[in-house]
Amino acid sequence: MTVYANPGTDGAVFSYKPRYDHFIGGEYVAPAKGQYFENPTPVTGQNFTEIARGTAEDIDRAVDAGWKAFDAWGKTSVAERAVILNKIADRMEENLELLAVAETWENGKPVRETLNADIPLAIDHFRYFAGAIRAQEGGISELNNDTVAYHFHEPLGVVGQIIPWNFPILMAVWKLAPALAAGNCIVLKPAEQTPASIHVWLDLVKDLLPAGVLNIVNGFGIEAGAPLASHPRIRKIAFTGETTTGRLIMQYASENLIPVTLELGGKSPNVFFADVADEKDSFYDSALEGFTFFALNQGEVCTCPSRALVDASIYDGFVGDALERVKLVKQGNPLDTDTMIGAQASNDQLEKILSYMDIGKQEGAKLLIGGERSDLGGELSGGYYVQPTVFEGDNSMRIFQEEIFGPVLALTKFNGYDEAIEIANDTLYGLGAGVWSRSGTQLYRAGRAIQAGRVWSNTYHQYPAHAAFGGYKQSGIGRENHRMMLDHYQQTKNLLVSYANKAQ
Ligand code: TXE
Repeated sequence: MTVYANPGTDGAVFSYKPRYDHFIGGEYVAPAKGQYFENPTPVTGQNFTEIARGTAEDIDRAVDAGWKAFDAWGKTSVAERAVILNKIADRMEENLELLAVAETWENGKPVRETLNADIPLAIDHFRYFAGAIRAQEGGISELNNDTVAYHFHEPLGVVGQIIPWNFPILMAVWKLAPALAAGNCIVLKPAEQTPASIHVWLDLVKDLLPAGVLNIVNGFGIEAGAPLASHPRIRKIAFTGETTTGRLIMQYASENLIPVTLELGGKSPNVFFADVADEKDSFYDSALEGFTFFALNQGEVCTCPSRALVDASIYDGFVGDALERVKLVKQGNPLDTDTMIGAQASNDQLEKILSYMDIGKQEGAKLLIGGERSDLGGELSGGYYVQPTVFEGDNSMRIFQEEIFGPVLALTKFNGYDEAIEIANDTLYGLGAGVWSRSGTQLYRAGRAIQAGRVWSNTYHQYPAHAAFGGYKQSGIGRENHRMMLDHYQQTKNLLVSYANKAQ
C-alpha cells in the first residue's frame, strides 16, 4: 500500500502551479477579460489553483494561432507526426506517477485507476495513432487506360474539441491523438470542473509540438464552449458530455455547417443470464465482479453499467452474492493505492447523485445497499464521497431511465431471453452493454440484438485503442478509438487526371 502525499505538500511527487492561463500559439496567455475561477480538488473540497476564464475573444485568438500553425503542420509527413506522437507517449510514460497523481487530485478518482488505466491507456492511444497513420493508404481508381482518379487523405485544418470532467486527460487524448496524427491543429476546451491536470500534461509535452498546433482555452460551457462550437473558422467540432448539451452543440455548429461528432450519455444494461449460476466457479466469480463495475470511477463513466438485469430463476442467490461483493469495494483516500472508489468529480455532481437517491426512494425503489453520502473523516470530510448504492425496482422508474453518473445501480429481474432484450433496449440511450453467459450462441444473439455501439461479452469496462467506441440512438454520433476515427479528422481529395494529352 502507498499513500501519495497531497500535491504541493512535503514528499509530494509534484505541485500544481497557483494559476493556469490559456495556452495559445505556444505560450501561456492571460484571458482577454482578465478573469479567473477557482478550482477545488474533490478529494478535500479545497481550492488548489485558479484558472483563466475564457470567452469568445480567447477562442478567436486560439483559432487564429491554429490556422497560422496549420500551413506548416498540415504539410508534415506522416512519419514526422508519428515520431512526435511516440515522443509524447514516451514522455508520459517517464512521468506516469506524476500524471496519475495530478489526475487523481483533479478528478477525485482512485490513484490505482489513474496509474493502471487512465494514464497507460492515454499513452497507448498516442502510440496506436502513431502506427495507424503510418499504415493508412489512399486509393487509386483506374478510369480507363489514360485516366486515373487518385484519393488522398487531407487534414481538415483547425478543429475544436470540448472535453468532459470524468476522465480529463484520457478524454482529451482520445480526441487529440487522432486529430494530430491526421495533421490538424486544435483548439481544446477542458471541462471547467477539471481544467488543471491537462495543463500538467501540457507542461510535460509542449516542447514536442510546434507553436499553435495545440491551443487550450479554459472556461465555462456557454462562455468558451459555445463560441468554439459555432466558430466560422473551425472545420470540425468533437464533443463529449451530456446528451442535452450535445443537442446544443449541433445547433451551434449548424450555423456554419461544421461537422460534429458527439459522445454522449448512457444507461447501459448489464445482463446476467441464468447459466451464469450453473456452477460457483471462476466464471461465476468474474460475473459477480462484473456486477460491481457500476461503481468503477465512482459511476462517472458514460458506459457505466448502471442497470443490472438478472434472470429471475437465479435472482435471489446471485444478487445475494453480488451484494456481498459490493461491500468489498473499498472507499477511501483517492491517493491511497488500496482505494477502489474515490470522490465524485464536483459538488454539483455529488448533489445530483444524492437527489437521484431521493428520487429512487420516493418512486418506491427498494434500497438494498448504500444510499447516503460518505463522511471519511479528517480532511476528506470536505470531499465529495458517496456510498456505492443498489436500488431494486423496474425499468419504468426514473433511476432506470435517466443518467445519474454516480455509483448508483438500478437492479431488476427478467424472465427469459426475450424479456432481457426488451428491457435492455427500453432506453433512449445506446452506448454500452454487458452480457454474461456460458453459451457462446446466447452471447452472440444478445450482443447483436442489443442496440448499443459496444456490447461487452463476459467482460466489461475494457477500452483498448483499437476497438471502435460510440453510441447508437441518443448516445451520440460518430466513433472514437480505432483507426476508423481518422475519417472524422480527414477529408478526401480526389485528383482526376487524364494522361491522354501527349503534350504534357
Ligand atoms: O456536462 P456538460 P455537465 C453527463 C452526466 C452529468 C451531466 C452533467 O450525466 O451528470 O452530463 O454534467 C461543455 N456549449 N455527462 O453539466 O454540460 C462543458 O464546459 C458548449 C456525461 O458537466 O455536457 C464541458 O467542457 N460547451 C459525460 C463539457 O461541455 C458546453 C461526461 C461537458 O459538460 C456547453 C460528462 C455549451 N452550451 C457529463 N455547456 C459522458 N457521456 O461521458 C457545457 N459545455
